[in-house]
Amino acid sequence: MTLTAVEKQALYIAMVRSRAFEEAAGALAASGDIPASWLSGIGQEGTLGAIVQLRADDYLTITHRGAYGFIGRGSDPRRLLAELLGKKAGYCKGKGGRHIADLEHGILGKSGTVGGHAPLAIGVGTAIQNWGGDQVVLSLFGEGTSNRGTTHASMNTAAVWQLPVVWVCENNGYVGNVPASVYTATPDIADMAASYGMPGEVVDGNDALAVHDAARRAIVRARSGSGPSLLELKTYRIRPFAESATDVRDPAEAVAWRDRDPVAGLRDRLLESGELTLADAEAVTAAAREEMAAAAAYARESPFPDPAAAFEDLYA
Ligand SMILES: Cc1ncc(C[n+]2csc(CCOP(=O)(O)OP(=O)(O)O)c2C)c(N)n1
Repeated sequence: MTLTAVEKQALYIAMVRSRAFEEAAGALAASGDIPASWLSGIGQEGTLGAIVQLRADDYLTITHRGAYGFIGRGSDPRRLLAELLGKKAGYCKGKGGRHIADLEHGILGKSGTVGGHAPLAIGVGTAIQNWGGDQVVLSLFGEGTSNRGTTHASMNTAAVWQLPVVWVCENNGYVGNVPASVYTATPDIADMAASYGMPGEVVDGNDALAVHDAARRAIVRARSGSGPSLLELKTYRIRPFAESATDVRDPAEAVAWRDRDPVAGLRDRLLESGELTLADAEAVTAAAREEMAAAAAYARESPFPDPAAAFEDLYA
């Protein structure tokens, strides 16, 4: 199915806003405003090709990296940045930090252990199936996380029970500074799908339109009750593992991947096809930067929670 010009523009705007958010979060990490470091998703915004087509009543489980999940779902950047700064106005009242949950937008909380969120997709998928709904759960994970037992058990369970889950592995090639070949036996995570009797597909993760296309097929399949799929988005993390971390990867790699920047790539294609003008592209970027600068100011000026609030929202 071909996207309309308006749909492509909306995808591009989401990618630009996500990039601008990342830049604002990176600056707040550099200035020390974010007490725990920020794990940038710059370079991985092609994943938005999958996220933007979720319905408002669908669900998303996310990883520790990047903001595109939130931006693509419509979360408020002011409340996201407030959360990162540990402020009361944040989505989790400042108690989550970068482990944010935004239940208003169907985004289930991040897990402190990588892969800890995969079983959440099973829980929600089972609930949807039992209630006879047609929502889907899109579950992101990194290629490092593909090795967790929770990830394997969840993929198997989703396939056995034919749950409406779309597994999306963002393969950025590294855990920290360690290349994937050191910790993963197969170069293609998508191959794991065969073990669980579901379709698996390798996709150029920096081509948001290709991601959109592959995700659409997987979402249609899940929504129609035909079960899960696994997409592997080949991509690259431009920033270090965390803003506070040392990057010892070969700098030539980042240079090569910058030439394949997902945001600039979509912009150039839309300019070429006449579906975007240069003036519009510049206006979108300027508006996004202005929006995120205002969100950063809001977060900085917001109050911290009352210390007594640490004892609220606890399970006893
Ligand atoms: C069970 C567990 N082991 C280790 C960690 C520490 N840790 C946090 S993020 C991360 C890297 C995960 O790599 P990947 O899934 O490829 O995601 P990426 O950081 O590349 O986006 C690790 C090892 C953790 N949080 N949980």
